Amino acid sequence: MKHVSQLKSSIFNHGNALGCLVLLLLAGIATDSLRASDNLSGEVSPKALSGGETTVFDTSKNAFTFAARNLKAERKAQFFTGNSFFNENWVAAPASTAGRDGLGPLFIARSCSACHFKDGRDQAPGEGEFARTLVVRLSLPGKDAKTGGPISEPVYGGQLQTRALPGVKAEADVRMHWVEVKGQHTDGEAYSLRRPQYAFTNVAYGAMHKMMRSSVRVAPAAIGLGLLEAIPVATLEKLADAEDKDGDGISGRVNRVWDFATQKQKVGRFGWKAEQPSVRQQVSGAFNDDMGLTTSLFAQENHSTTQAKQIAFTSGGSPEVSDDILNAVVLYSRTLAVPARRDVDAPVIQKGEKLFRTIGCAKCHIPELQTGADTDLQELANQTIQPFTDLLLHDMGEGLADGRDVFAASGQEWRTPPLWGIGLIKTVNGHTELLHDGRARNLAEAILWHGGEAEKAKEQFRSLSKAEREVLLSFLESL
Ligand code: HEC
Ligand code: HEC
Ligand SMILES: [Ca+2]
Ligand SMILES: [Ca+2]
Ligand SMILES: [Ca+2]
Repeated sequence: MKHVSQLKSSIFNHGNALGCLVLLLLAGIATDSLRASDNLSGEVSPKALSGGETTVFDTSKNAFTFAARNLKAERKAQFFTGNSFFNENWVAAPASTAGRDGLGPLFIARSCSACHFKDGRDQAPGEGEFARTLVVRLSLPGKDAKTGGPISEPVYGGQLQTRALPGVKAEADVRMHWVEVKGQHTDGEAYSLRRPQYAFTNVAYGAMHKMMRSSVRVAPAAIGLGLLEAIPVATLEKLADAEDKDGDGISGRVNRVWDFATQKQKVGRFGWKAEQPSVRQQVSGAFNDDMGLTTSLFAQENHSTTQAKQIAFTSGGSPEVSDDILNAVVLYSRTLAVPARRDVDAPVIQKGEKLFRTIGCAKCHIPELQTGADTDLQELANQTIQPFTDLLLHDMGEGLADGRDVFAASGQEWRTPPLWGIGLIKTVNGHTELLHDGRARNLAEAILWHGGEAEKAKEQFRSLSKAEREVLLSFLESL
C-alpha cells in the first residue's frame, strides 16, 4: 500500500483533475480520521498502481507524457532532453540546427511525436485516404541467413517510406480501403467490423517483387516500456506454453530475435510481433526506418543500393543522431510513466474484472507481473506492475493474419499488447482505434476480432448479455 506522503508530491506536480479529486479526498480523510479509525486514510489500492512506484496520477490529455514518478532527480535533465528530441521536427541537412539535421532522404515522419502524439497511439487512414504516418513493413518469404529475421525486399527494403526530401522520389503511396464485415452477438444484437485493404500507387523505384509480403502497423503508446523490458526472461518462459501442455487451447511463445548490439539472438519484447529485443534497438530502428536518421547502432541510411543511384542528398553527420541524443531519447522512452487506474474499487469495475478473468482474457492479458532486479535503472527494478500482457506470441486466427512472419512469429501470430492506459487513449489521442492496424473502432470491435487461441474467449464475450458486455468494457476503460 502506498501512503499519502509518498503520493502527495506526484499529485501536486501534476495538478490535474484526478489529482485535485484525490487531494479533496485526502483533505476529507485527514479531518475524518481524527474521529474515525483511519483504516483507509490516504491509501491507494495497489491495483490502481499500474506501473508500481513509477505510476503517475493524471487523467488529462497529458496523461502519457510524464516521467516515472520515482525517477531520480539526476536523470531528469536527460529525460527532458529526450522529450524535446522526441517532439521536435528533424530537418534536412545541412542546417543551422546541426543537432537535429539529417532527416531522410527517405522517411515517413519528421518527429517521433508525429506518430506517437503526446506519447500515445496513432490512427489508421480513413476510407480512401492515403497513409501519412502508417508504417508498412516489407519482406520476401524465408529467413535471413545471419539474423533469422525477415528478408528485405531487394529494392524497397524492410519498410516503405512514403515521403522524401525535395528532389527525391518517395517510394510509394498507400491508399486505404475498408470493407465492412457484419456479425451478431448471441443475443441477436448486430455489429459490423471493418477489414483493411490497401493498395500501393506511385511506386517509384521499379516493380515490387512478385513474392513481396507487407504488413501495416499503427504506432502504439510509448508508456511503461522500461518496465516491460525489466520483466525477467525466466518469467516469460514460465508463462509460455508452446505445446499447450495444460490443454487450455492457448500456447503463448517467446519470440527470439536478433540483437544488433551483441550480434546474438535475444528474447523479443517490442513491436506488434515482439520483434525488437530492447527499447534501444526499437528507437534506433525508428530513427532509421521512420525518419531516415543514422545512429551508432544503425549507421547506414535506409535506402537500398539500387535506390542510392537515383538519390542525391547531404548527410547530417556520422552518425546523424549523436549518442548523447540517442541515449536521451532511449531513457525518455524507457521511463515514460503509466497513469494510475481509475475507480478500481467501484462494484461495476470489480464485476468487470471478474468477467475478464472468467471468460479467459487474463490468460494472455496477464494482470500482474513483477519486474526483476537486473536493470540499470533502479527506479524500474522489483516493481509490481499491472500491464495486462504476457509479451508472448499468440495465433490470433486468419482474421487478423498479415501472412508475414518475423523471426519466430508466424503470419497469424501477434504479441499480446499491454492494456494499461487503454481507457485514456480517447482523452490523449482523440480516438478509440485499436489493434495492430487500427482496424477496431472501439474496445468491443477489438475483442470481436480475436480468433485462433483467443477464439474461445471471444465466443464467451459474444455470448454475454448486453449488460455484462458493458460491465466488461467499463473495466477495460478503467485501465
Ligand atoms: C511513422 C510513424 C512512427 C514514427 C515516426 C515513430 N514510431 Fe515508434 N512505432 C511506430 C509503430 C508502427 C510501432 C510498432 C512497430 C512494430 O510493430 O514493429 C512503433 C513502436 C515503437 C516502440 C515500441 C512500443 C511497444 O509497445 O512495443 C517504441 C519504444 C517507439 N516506437 C519509439 C519511437 C521513437 C523514440 C521514435 C522517434 C525516434 C518513434 N518511435 C518514431 C510508429 C512510429
Ligand atoms: C490468446 C491470447 C489472448 C486472449 C485469450 C485475449 N487476447 Fe486480447 N489480444 C491478444 C493479442 C495477441 C492482441 C493483438 C492483436 C492484434 O493487434 O492484431 C490482443 C488485443 C486486444 C485488445 C486491443 C489492444 C490494443 O492495444 O490495440 C484488447 C482491448 C483486448 N485484446 C482485450 C481482450 C479481452 C477483453 C479478452 C477476453 C475476451 C482478450 N483480449 C483475450 C491476445 C489475447
Ligand atoms: Ca539521413
Ligand atoms: Ca524502404
Ligand atoms: Ca496452454
